[in-house]
Amino acid sequence: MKDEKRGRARGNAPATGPRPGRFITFEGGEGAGKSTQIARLKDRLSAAGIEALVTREPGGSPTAETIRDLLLSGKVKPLGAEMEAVMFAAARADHVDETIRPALGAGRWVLCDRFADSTRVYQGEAGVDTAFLARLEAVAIGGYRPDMTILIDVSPDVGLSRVAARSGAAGSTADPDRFETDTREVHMRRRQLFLDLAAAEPARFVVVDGSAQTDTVAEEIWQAVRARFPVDLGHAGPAAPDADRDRIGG
Ligand code: T5A
Repeated sequence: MKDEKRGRARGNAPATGPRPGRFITFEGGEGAGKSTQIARLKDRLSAAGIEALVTREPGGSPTAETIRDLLLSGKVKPLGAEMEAVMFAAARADHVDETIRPALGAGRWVLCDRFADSTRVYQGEAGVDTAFLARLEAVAIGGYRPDMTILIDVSPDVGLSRVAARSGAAGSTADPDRFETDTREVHMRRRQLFLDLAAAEPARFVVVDGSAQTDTVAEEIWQAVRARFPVDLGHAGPAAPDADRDRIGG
């Protein structure tokens, strides 16, 4: 039944009907600031009259959140990187079916914290065959490719120190997840792979320097989004004032 639904529904958004929503994904290494900047962009869009749906991967639907718990706990690490890739793809397929496709079909904007590029980078770096990953991606996402991908680039030293500071903050119960505990060299290779993806698809990607202050990064992203979607946002008026906000979410 699910497969029938997928087979019928997958493909590019229809040319007729309500104006299709915009699908923006955020990518980058651990602690790059993706969650922080998604919250900032959501606020900017809201001030422009667009109520965006915020979602994340792995996760974003009840079944995918269950798979997330398995993946990030490390419980399925013994299955190997290839089978982890299969599980990320299964979570993504459900996320697309249950959350992303309905929202875009209703004309909503979707802001997604990680998507298929994370599999290309993380599971690709772990040695999973590129052609196998491409087949998994095609099955999982169908035609639901991002309209825009914002790569927040920071050195692993910066990103991991932020994650460590957050874990060490008073009241925090967060332990490092299965992927945060990889070696510095692995994080360095992932950073380069993200940059390679961005260089290969300049029409989709925007790369921003995530080591800058939160407000600076937010402004750069907002200007990039406005430039990418001038019909939707070109007459949105001045940017929402947010200088007095240190951070939202994260
Ligand atoms: N994964 C995921 C795969 O292997 N394959 C896949 O296909 C997918 C989808 C997900 C893990 O799964 C892997 C990748 C990941 O390892 P997660 O918990 O969702 O795990 O991990 P992340 O997405 O990396 O989430 P993080 O919270 O670690 O990073 P963010 O969202 O990039 O960072 P954020 O915004 O939470 O900020 C981190 C800290 O830095 C501060 C924030 O306040 C926060 O404390 N901060 C800044 N500080 C100074 N200056 C700035 N500009 C700052 N921006 C944020």
